[in-house]
Amino acid sequence: MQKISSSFFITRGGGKGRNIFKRVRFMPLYSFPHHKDLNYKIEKHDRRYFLHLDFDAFFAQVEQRDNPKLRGKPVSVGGNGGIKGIVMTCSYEARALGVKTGMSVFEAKQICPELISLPCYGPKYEAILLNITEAFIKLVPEDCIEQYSIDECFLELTPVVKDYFDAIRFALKIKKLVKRMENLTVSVGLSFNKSYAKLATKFRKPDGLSVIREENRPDIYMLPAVKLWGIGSRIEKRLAMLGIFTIGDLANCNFHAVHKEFGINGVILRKIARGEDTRIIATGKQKRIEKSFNHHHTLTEPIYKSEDVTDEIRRIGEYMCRKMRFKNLAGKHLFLTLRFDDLGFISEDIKLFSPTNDERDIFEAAMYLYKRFPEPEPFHKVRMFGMTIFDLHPITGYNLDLFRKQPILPYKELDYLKEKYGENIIRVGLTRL
Ligand code: TTP
Ligand code: MG
Ligand code: MG
Repeated sequence: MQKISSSFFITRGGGKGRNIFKRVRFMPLYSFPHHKDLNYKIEKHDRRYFLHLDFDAFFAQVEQRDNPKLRGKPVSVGGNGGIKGIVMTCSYEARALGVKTGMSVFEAKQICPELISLPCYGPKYEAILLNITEAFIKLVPEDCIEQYSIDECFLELTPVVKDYFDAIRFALKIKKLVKRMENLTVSVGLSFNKSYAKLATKFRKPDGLSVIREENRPDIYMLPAVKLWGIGSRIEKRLAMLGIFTIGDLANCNFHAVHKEFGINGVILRKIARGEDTRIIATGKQKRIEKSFNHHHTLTEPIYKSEDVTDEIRRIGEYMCRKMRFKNLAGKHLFLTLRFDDLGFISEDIKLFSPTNDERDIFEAAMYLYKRFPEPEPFHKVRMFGMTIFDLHPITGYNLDLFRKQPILPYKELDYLKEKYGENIIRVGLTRL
């Protein structure tokens, strides 16, 4: 089973014992299908069954579940609980009143003054899908389960069902299981390939179940192309220039035209539109190894004091290391970038002696780089911190530095605690350099 933590959360203080979590990533790294993922060996006439599952108004639904007073009310999650920040998601009640994901909380409150805005509590949401995918192992083989994002997963049902009726029964069973385990509703889509299953999920929300069969192709072909997985508004515009507006237009378009415009990606999109997405469930084995990790963080208030800057560098290093550890990788080449409030930015890099995912090494290296930068001052404050780690190596046993002087820390346990109780529950003590 592929498990991803699509979203790591960094705490952003919050004061008075509250943790405000800033979500740093919410889409998997490879959201666009890679041509190598398409399995050309699978014959078109081999019918397969895929189920896609997506929680309804996920973060908001979890908050409503945990606090009965919020049920039936317009609730949004994201921001600091006040008017600052962005709406990450909102309950269906809030959607009916015009609130949308991506709006500022301030704007949302103007549209809907009764909106209850809550801060995001990342680790709680993250644990939910991990819990239920664990339970799915009893129902389908482990390599038929793929967690796709924080609230979505795919199940391949081919080995456990014999026809669509069977598959629908199975889907209902899954919905019930999720309700019983987590007391949350999901919408599911069932189809003969992954893209169509994901498309189907959106047809009926919340608490829906939708099926796309081979014979439904003509209806699917009438839908706008942008509904298809992998097509966003930018690709939509480029398709429109080629006269392609619907999924059908894309499916029947000239192969060379899309190839000329988008290269191999155009060919993939056309195949997906035609319902010829032959991707299989991505398990750990098929997953390509990431070449680099990067994270940038822009502050709302620029800073200049040495201890604040150091702390920010440390936090970003902690996050990068946790991410590397989660993927069982260690990196050797580090870039540190700072952007100042005059919008000028500066970047330096360093190659480390051996691959590491220990935050003490990364912090030390980052501080070494930081010392080469002009020192921030009250009239030259830092607005953005960025870190990129290249040259990633899979960890196979102890290929990390055996001659390290520092003791090896129980990072597995530390990461577990952080995931369960939040980033601030425990931090490695670092020497300020
Ligand atoms: P989605 O599944 O896209 O949205 P949703 O579950 O809130 O609503 P829907 O019923 O339409 O599926 O995203 C899952 C969670 O990811 C969502 O609850 C909040 C978070 N998220 C962000 O943090 N930023 C975003 O831009 C989006 C789209 C989601
Ligand atoms: Mg959702
Ligand atoms: Mg989703």
